[in-house]
Amino acid sequence: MKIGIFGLSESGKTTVFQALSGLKIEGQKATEANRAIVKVPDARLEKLNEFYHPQKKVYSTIEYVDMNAGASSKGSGSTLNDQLLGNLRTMDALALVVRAFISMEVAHVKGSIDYLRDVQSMIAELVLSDLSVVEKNLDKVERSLKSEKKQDLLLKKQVLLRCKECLEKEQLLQTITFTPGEQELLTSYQFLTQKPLMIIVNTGEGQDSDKIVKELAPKYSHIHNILVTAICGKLELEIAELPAQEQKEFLQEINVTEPALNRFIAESFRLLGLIVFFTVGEDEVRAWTLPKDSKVLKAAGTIHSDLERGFIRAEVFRYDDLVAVQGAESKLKDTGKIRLEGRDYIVQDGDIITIRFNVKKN
Ligand SMILES: Nc1nc2c(ncn2[C@@H]2O[C@H](COP(=O)(O)OP(=O)(O)OP(=O)(O)O)[C@@H](O)[C@H]2O)c(=O)[nH]1
Ligand SMILES: [Mg+2]
Repeated sequence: MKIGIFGLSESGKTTVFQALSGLKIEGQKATEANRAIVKVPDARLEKLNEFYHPQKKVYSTIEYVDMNAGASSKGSGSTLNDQLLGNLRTMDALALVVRAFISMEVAHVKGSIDYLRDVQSMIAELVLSDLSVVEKNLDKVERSLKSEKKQDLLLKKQVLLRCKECLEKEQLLQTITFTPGEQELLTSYQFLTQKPLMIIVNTGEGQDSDKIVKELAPKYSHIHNILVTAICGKLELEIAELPAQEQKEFLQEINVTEPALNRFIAESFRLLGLIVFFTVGEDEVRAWTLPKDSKVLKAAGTIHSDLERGFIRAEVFRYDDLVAVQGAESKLKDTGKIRLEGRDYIVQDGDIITIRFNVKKN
């Protein structure tokens, strides 16, 4: 899962990225993106580690990509250039950083601080970019239709016209529901306004983050795949850079049980519609991610393609049930809490799964 971070110049993208990843970025190159693979903190994995004492515990991960100063193509830093937009198209989800923090040292590219304006203008750029992709492809389809009236071309034209109408009203494509067949025609265009979007308001110390989120969220959260959140990037970066013990003490002092980053990562998960299932054993306990409502056959394939190919059945029990018996798996057997499931079973968040499989060797 890749999340692309973008926004106006000097809105705090790299600060947020560094806070998230703990990576130190020095002297960035304007054209390069910073990439970090971040472990998803999960208290359940820690608990499983205590129960099984495996040699390894493996977290699930999310990749964050800091798109960097690519925004400043025209020298103004206030528009997104084609290369950046192209990179964003390859991401699974987008994270837009907008500045709310006040600082005399850092000038705002637009001359004043107005995060609502910045959100609107950045989203408008995504809409325009998608519109230009739609128009280009409509031209192509119409040219092809002159030589042959194929059914699938006619359908494509219809769907693209619907996209055009939506984008011309400055609405995001994620507000349209497409049939699976229609969606298939659109997937290769990698539309930006179909991707899950996280709006991250970068607040300064002393600013009321909750108030800002409450102000912005109603404008966007009615759209299914948009999530509004606020983070004090600079403070979070300072916290992330503290040694572990000091970090704990500091958080206790300000009465917080975990860094905002953990919440942020959990929100990324929710936005992406991901769930976690576990595999356990003496060698390793491991957290795996899966899109919500996936079948167990897909879970098997996530672990290894052999497990999918040779799938026989899955043994499944709940994390909560295991905790209730303090990790004594044998007790679950006695009480019938270990279920045998077929390939169509829908995996639930927190399932612990063992795949029984058989692959014929040639
Ligand atoms: N006071 C204050 N300064 C901040 C905050 N967040 C970022 N900054 C400062 O703003 C400047 C720009 O931050 P960056 O994180 O580099 O911003 P960016 O969006 O990555 O910038 P470009 O990559 O150049 O587009 C830096 O000097 C940061 O230290 C904040 O919350 N408060
Ligand atoms: Mg940067």
